[in-house]
Amino acid sequence: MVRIAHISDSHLGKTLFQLVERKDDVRQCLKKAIDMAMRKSPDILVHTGDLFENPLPSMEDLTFAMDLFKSIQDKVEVFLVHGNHDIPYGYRHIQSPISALESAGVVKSTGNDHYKAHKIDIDGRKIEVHLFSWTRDKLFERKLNSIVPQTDPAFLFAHHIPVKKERLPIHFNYYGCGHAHSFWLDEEYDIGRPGSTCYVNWSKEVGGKKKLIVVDSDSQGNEYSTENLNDVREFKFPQAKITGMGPDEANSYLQGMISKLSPKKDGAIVIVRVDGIIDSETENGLDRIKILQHAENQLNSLFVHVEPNWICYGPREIKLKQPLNIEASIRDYIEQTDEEGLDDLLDLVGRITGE
Ligand SMILES: [Mn+2]
Repeated sequence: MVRIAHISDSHLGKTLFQLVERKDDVRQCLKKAIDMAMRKSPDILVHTGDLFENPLPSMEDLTFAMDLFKSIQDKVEVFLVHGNHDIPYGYRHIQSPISALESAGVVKSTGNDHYKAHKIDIDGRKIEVHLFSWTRDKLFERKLNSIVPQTDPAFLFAHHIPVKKERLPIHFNYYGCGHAHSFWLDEEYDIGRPGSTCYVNWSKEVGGKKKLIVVDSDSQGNEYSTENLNDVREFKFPQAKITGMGPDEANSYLQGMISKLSPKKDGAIVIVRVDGIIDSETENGLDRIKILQHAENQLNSLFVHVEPNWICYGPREIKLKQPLNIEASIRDYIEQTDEEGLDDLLDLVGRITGE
């Protein structure tokens, strides 16, 4: 039996809302994922790309990755592929920070090409690990259809698999990929995606899960087990609906909703997604600063964000009872908009019309 631990998309260097605290969070999320993987005593550990957010990572992130993979190199075979974020300027260059890790001998990857097959020995048994770094879909497909592994089991890992699962060759025992940041596993087709090790683009990842995938593979087939990978930072994503509310009602509703959140830890990131249909009076009357201050006082959070997803239907229609009567129309307007200065306006109209 061969045991594989599969993780992906760590995006070292990625921040959210320019919060510097996230840089360390992201490193700790990767460390946590690797610690969790190592507790399963895998034969192979695979990271399917986007290890870095940027092809020119900070020295701190590069050193962190180097030390982390070095610390496990005697215990497990580590394979890495280059994701689209690791590679500079699209497809033509394959030099990336992952090349540095490979040159240092702490991981195995695809060298200076987009594809490489590795043959390794596990408990006296030869197995093949086929790796695809980020490349054009056509190149991937052509290559995929031309390779035939010589061992059973054999495994294929790519940052992205741009081929329908029904059209994948059957001679690989497991297909592992990354790229999208939420967990997905199809046990019938033996294809899995763990999701990212941390929150990278929160709006695309709300509701999805991130996991470690463990595959036990032998000639009988695969057995899968998974473990949740939670971000080291607590995230709260409350959703508010303010359809039809006036400004006061919306403000107190949002504050009330925030008061009811109870983060387990200090320093949470709270993202309040507000939707619904409102008019421009409510939109203009939403006191975001007050809502944010209220949240920060109540929650001891690191950061609170109010995401405006509402639809605004412009100003409310004003009904004029006697459209040809200027004074009556001014009264209707003031009454329906709650604006001030009725006497001044009437006075002004009086002076203009000479009445
Ligand atoms: Mn990614």
